[in-house]
Amino acid sequence: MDSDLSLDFLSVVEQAAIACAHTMGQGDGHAADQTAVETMRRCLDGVAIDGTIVIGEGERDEAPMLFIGEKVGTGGRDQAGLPKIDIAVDPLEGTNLCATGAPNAMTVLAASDQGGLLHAPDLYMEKLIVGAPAKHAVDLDAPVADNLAAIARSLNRRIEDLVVMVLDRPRHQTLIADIRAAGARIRLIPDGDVAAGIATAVAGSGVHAVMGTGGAPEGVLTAVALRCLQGEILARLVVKSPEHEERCRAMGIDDVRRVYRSADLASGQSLIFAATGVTDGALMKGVRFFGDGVRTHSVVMQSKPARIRFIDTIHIQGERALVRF
Ligand code: VTB
Repeated sequence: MDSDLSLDFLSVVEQAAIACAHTMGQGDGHAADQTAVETMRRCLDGVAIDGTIVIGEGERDEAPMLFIGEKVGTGGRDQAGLPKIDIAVDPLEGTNLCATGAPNAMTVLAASDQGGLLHAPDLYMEKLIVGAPAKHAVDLDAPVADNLAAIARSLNRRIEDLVVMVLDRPRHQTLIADIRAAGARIRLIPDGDVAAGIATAVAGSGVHAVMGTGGAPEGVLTAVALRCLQGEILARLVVKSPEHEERCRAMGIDDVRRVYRSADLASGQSLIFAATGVTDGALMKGVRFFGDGVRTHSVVMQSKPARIRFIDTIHIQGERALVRF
């Protein structure tokens, strides 16, 4: 995949973020998401790819746009010779965060050469996410205290110095108790484990691990970012019923108990991850409107060559826009 596509994908996530940022704090997550989806869909159609959505808003019959299998890009209009690209989107990661104006809502798109992203069903996924230093030291099935000790060792600090991000859900009661008992610090988050996962792989973010159960599609998106950042996600689908198993098989997954690593969830040779902050977050500022213009803050990562770019864009929309540092 041509890494020049990074800039096209950047524009897609920027435009989606600007569109849904207008809805921030309106209390309507559905409307916020809808706006992001429509904008992303429209912008993707201008990108010169023969793209296929592999992770999106749902199955064809439940999502009118950005559904799994949908063709996107100018290749959808039968242009020959365009690169075949698989696309995973979370048009608005953290709809409730946007609806309430809470931190860490963002628009997200990940892309790979064809076949390079796991077609994850919309189930839960157990996750253990760490940055590069701890990537070979942790084990999804090890006791929480052992993993924390291993992470602390690899970061050359004490367990008491670590910060673990956990989605604030009743299902995490035991996990939270175990982390507390081991002595680590916790940041409970209302939503958004993609942003949290990325933060673990960025030194200085103040986040050393993410533990717990979140969405499987979000796990694949996180894996793309972690491939670029050299971090690691260990993950396993939460399959609790024959119906869940059936959904896995329909997506081509036979071993439903498999423990995945980043390179299994995002196996592509060439990967791109793009996200724009909608509300202020750990790594990106949210969208700011200033009358004749808009300012967005994004991250664009690519695996080949490995490049991480933080991009601060001023979108001038009028003749009197005042550009400042
Ligand atoms: C998870 C998490 C996401 O929503 O999917 C969560 O991965 C939904 O969890 O980052 P619940 O079903 O427990 O509410 C997010 O937090 C936001 O999309």
